[in-house]
Amino acid sequence: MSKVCVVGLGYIGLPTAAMLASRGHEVVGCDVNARAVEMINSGRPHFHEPDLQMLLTAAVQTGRLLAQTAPAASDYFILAVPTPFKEGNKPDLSYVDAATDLIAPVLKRGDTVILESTSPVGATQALTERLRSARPDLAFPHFQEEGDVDVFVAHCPERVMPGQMVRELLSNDRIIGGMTDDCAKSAFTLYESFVSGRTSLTDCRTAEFVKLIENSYRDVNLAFANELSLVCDELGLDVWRAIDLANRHPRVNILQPGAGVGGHCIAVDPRFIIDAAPRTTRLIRAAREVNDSKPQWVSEQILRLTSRFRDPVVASFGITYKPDVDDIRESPSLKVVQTVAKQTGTRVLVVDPNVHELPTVLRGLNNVALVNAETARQEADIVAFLVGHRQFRRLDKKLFLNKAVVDAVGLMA
Ligand code: SAJ
Repeated sequence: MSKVCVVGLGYIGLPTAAMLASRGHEVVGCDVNARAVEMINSGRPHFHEPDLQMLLTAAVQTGRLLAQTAPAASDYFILAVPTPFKEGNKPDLSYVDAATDLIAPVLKRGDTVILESTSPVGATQALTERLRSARPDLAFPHFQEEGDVDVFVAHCPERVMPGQMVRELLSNDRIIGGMTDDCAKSAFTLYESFVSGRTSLTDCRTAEFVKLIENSYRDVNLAFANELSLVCDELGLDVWRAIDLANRHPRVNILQPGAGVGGHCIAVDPRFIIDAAPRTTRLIRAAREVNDSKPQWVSEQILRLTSRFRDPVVASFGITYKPDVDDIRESPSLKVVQTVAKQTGTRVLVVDPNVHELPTVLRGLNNVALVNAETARQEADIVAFLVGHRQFRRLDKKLFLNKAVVDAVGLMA
């Protein structure tokens, strides 16, 4: 068993740290968020994810996982920090840089550094260069140049789906891209201790690109579904029925349209490819535009209905970025609520079984309130279904027959 330091105890880092601890590794989790560190050490995750509570309780009780705000000397370092984008689709690698600077002083001969954050092509090489400058006393690898090094560096992009992370951490296939073959092999030794899926080894640039194309593939397919929903609206057709029928073809598998594409991955990662090859990426860029414009289109559908009422009340069912999670990052439904509430001053009642307080961006708006489903149904003139949470799928459609409905996710279909 090894000593592992996981830097960044968020949606990816915390389940990974707890999973490694459950496999007998001695894990130190490191995060700048002191409140998260405190919660984790008392066995409570700072966000909801199925099965994580159980995994974390065991990890903390056995003493194999300790969270702290500073890194600790280890054999493996996993960096799982955010990689957002800046103006003009540019990747913002400041969190990766900060994590790299944090671990540099505690690195020693024989260690392996693994970047799990989704990153633009070249990020692992840049990270290695940063370590080389910080620690001239250690030998770091050069891309695809085999030879003796003190510290191995690899990229193993995370692939887990929020809502089923614990299961997917174990069962998903993984890609490990090394600065050199030896780097990939060294990282593999750690992943084979808990991954039951197949792990493929490659170079770090390929691994970076593979992760980006996985999420871009999904973004393009989501854009196709979202575009179909606009076309069906224009033609007066039922998009849910049309997709359902088309999907009965053996080689057609269209995704479901929604209020837009959110989350911290699919709405972000394709931009790293666009930034790297701006003239070539016409399709990926168009998909981003289609998906990015969908919340505005849904907002307009609602706004059009508000003009039918003198003092309308809008109920928004769902505010998270997708069904059955509590994550509101880049949430399209949240954007819809913001737009409707700000543009009209209309009262907006938000219902979300996974959210227990209004997000900061809505707290300043005194026409928005978080209520339960029954209150919203009784008081609303217009009902907008924006997220297909499990609880909403069980709602009796007949209860909404006397409402004006905007159904962005096919709950009433
Ligand atoms: N969505 C739809 N219709 C669908 C499916 C999804 O509108 O039929 C929407 C969701 O509501 C959400 C967005 O798309 O707003 C993205 O959700 P998702 O479930 O497709 O994906 P994420 O962002 O939760 O997780 C993705 C996954 N990537 C792929 O499936 C290729 C996951 O495996 C990655 O680990 C994750 O990104 C990541 O962190 O990169």
